[in-house]
Amino acid sequence: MTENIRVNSPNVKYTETHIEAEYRYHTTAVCRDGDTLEVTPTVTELVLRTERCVPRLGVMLVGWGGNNGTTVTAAVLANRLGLRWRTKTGEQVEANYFGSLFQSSTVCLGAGPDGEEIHVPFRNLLPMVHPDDIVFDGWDISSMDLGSAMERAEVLDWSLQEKLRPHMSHLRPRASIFYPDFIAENQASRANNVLTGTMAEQLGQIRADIQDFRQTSGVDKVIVLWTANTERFCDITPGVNDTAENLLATIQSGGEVSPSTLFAVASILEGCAYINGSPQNTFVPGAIELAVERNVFIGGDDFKSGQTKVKSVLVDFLISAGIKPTSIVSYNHLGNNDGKNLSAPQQFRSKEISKSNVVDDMVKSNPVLYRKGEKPDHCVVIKYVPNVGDSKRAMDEYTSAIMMGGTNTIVMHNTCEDSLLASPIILDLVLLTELCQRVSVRPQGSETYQSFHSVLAILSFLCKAPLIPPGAPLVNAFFRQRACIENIMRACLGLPPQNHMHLEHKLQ
Ligand code: NAI
Ligand code: DG6
Repeated sequence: MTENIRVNSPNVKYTETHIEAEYRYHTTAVCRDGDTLEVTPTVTELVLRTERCVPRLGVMLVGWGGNNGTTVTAAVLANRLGLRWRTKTGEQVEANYFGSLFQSSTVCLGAGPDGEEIHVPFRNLLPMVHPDDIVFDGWDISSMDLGSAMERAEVLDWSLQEKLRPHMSHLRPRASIFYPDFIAENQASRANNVLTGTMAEQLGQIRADIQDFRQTSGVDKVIVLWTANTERFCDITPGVNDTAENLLATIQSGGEVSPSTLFAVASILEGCAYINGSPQNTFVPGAIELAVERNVFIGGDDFKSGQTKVKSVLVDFLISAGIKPTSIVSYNHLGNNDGKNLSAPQQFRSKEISKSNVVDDMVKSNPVLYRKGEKPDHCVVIKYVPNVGDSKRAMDEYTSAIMMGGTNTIVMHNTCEDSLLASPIILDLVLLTELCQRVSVRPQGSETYQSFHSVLAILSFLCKAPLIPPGAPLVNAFFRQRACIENIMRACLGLPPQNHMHLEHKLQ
């Protein structure tokens, strides 16, 4: 389905290079005056400009040889090659991008002549890179080629692996930065592909790798994404990593800098967007300041793939229906290398923090149900059970207070391959980041266009612990996050936000 969309409006101009949309951005200002809330609708006139030319995109994965890294590479190859294979039940399956917001979900454009709603694939709204066209490269502390690493991951059907192996065995991860202190001790045995030298020299090598990939692959643009092991949190220390200058100085002298922060700094210095798919605090204040100074996008943290995604729907449903969750207990066990790494206390703690804060915005939004500072009990448990491999089990119990002292308990059980949930999210993250690099906005009357803030909050939908610019509202609720992406993309086409009013069908 690649139907073209062309907006028929005097406010929208298609030039050879751009789509330019004049847009009236409506917001609502609220002021408290004693017992009264004064509400003022406001309008800002904007011009949104989107470059139409879609670049050849290169994506460099840190942790390329892991379950996510191999699975996303395999999935893109399988789609590009149009592969079909038989599963263990004999069923014929063809490659797809299920689970990708842009490739496999749709948006309602508007109504046709008979009033029926017209839905199009999300990706058709604006010119976007197609995942089939992404060129992958990356690093891993394990030297295993991607064909063998796919076998080690035990995610894909064997017959599909056989078809993919000839296309993957020649792909080898570049040597990476390994500081054993940051990941679990149990990972040391796979670290046979590591850089030596000082921290500054390692940073230089990562920058050289990015340059080399850009030149040899012929891609126009590179985005770097961390899908390597979860690290422990890094200490935030004044003088060490609190400013861009101090962080760069610490890299020169050696000190508390995590591998993921070094990758972020290397990417930013190379002008490449950097996305963190794991929970650790890669983006120390100095790294954020560097990104802002260099006008480079950063995004994260931690892919929102399964249990947390459900939580951001279910708690939103409960609280917005006026039901009061009083306890949320989330238990999961898994047997892949991610689970093995998370069995160490400091790495588990990073994940626990990321998984625990995801209901805060919804709780805070309802002072009818919750007193100031009140929160539901929220417990997160992760256990490593090798036998289940990548097939993660997640069990959740949501207990809520309902009318007149009643109790509502919802229990759910979810089993599925973790990496098959994460892979489409990796694709969405890089595709949306790339699109945002081609969008700029100017207030009407002003001469200058500005880009989005370096901290790319629009990625929140895809992240468990969204990184947002200072002072911006943190949104975890699933449908608000989705509506944000949809409505910004509609704005780029001069279309009003999707309001679901259907007023035309509700009048006499
Ligand atoms: P994995 O353990 O299979 O893969 C991680 C890879 O990173 C391994 O191959 C390892 O050798 C490599 N690695 C470790 N440190 C490295 C470094 N400094 N430089 C380069 N490579 C390094 O884990 P998996 O399942 O692929 O997950 C990757 C990350 O994504 C984990 O942090 C996980 O917590 C996170 N994540 C995964 C989700 C999922 O649904 N699969 C969802 C949310 C986050
Ligand atoms: C166990 O929680 C391992 C983790 O890496 C998760 O699989 C991952 O963070 C996905 O979490 P969730 O909550 O989105 O399913």
